[in-house]
Amino acid sequence: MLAGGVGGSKFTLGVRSALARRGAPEATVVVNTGDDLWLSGVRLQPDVDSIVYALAGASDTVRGWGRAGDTERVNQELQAWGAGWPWFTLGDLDLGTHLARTGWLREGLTPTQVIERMSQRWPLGARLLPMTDAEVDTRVVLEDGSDLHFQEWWTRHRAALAPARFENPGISSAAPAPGVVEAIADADVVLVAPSNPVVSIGPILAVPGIGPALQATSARVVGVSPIIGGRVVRGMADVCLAAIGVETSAAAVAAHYGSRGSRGLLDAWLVAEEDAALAPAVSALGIDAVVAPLWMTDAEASASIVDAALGAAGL
Ligand code: GDP
Ligand code: FO1
Ligand code: CA
Repeated sequence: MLAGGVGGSKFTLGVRSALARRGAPEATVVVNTGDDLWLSGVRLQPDVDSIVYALAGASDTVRGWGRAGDTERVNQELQAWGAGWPWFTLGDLDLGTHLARTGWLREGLTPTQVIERMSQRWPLGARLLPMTDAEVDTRVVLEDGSDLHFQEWWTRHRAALAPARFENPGISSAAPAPGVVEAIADADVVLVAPSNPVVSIGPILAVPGIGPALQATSARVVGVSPIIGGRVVRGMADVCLAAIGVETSAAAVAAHYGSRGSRGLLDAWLVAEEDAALAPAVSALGIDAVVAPLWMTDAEASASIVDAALGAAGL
C-alpha cells in the first residue's frame, strides 16, 4: 500500500487486521517522507512515525500525532533556549524516537535501514518502507514566490496562506527506496490509502520509477477516497487540492489520479456511501467504482474497508 500519516495509519491498522484474518502475509507499506524535516538537530519523519506508533498501539489518537501520554519537559527547555520552532512541539517520548533515528543516520544507516531497525521494537505486523532514501522535504510556494517548509505552513499557519504549488526539491533525481519497486512488482494488490492526494500520495508518485512500477504491475491498484461528502475528514487536503485545481470531491480525486488504462493510477476507487451518486462519474473515467462505508472509526471499520478494496481486486 501507499500511505501518508493519519489516514495512512488508520488504514494500515485495517490492512493488518484484514490480512491476519485471511492468514495472508504482512503488507508492505510505502510511506510518504515528504513531511520530513530537520529541527533542533534531529530528523523528524512524521508520516513514518504516525504509522509506527499506530501499529505499536502507542499513538496519541486524539491529537493525531506523536505518542500517547507524552510530556513536554525537553520542549519547554528548547523553547527557553529559543531553539526549534515556538509553534512546534517535540514531545519527550517522541524526541527519543528522533534522537535514535538521527544517531543511526549519523552512523551511516540509510532511512530504509533506520525504519527497519525501528520496526524491531514492537511487533508491527507490517513491513514499512520509505518512498525514497533521499531528503525531498515538501516546500509550499506562495503566490508571491516565497516558500516555506510544509510543516511551518501547516502547524504555524494552519494552511491559511494560499499555496501556489507544492514542491519536493531534489525529487526528480531521487530513487525509490530499496524494495519499493520490487514490492509493487510482486504485489497481489496495491492499495492506495485514503491519504492526502497532494502532499502524501503526490510525493510518492513523484519519485521517479514508482509511477512506471505502478503502471507495469500485474496487481490491481485500488484506492480509497479520503474525501467523504465533499469534505476532508481532517487535515488540509481541501486546501492542497484547491491549489492544484482539483475540487474536493471523491470523483475529482479519482479523475486526478486517473485510470490505469489511460496511464493513470487506479483500477478501482472506493467512494463513501454518502458519495454513491458520484459512482457513475468514476466509472466514466474507466475506473471501477465501489460504494462502501468509508469512516475509519476503529481497526474493525478500517478492516471492512480493506475487505471491500480486496474484493474490488478480486481477492
Ligand atoms: P497526514 O499525513 O497525517 O495528513 O495523513 P494522510 O495523508 O495519511 O491522510 C489524510 C487524509 O485522511 C485526510 O484527507 C482525511 O480526509 C483522510 N481521512 C482521515 N480519516 C478518515 C476516515 O475515517 N475515512 C476516510 N475515508 N478518510 C479519512
Ligand atoms: N502537528 C501540529 O499541529 N503541531 C505540532 O506541534 C506538531 C508536532 C509534531 C511533532 C512530530 C511529528 O511527527 C508530528 C507533529 N505534528 C504536529 C503533526 C504534523 O505536523 C502533521 O500533521 C503531519 O506532518 C501531516 O501529516
Ligand atoms: Ca503527511
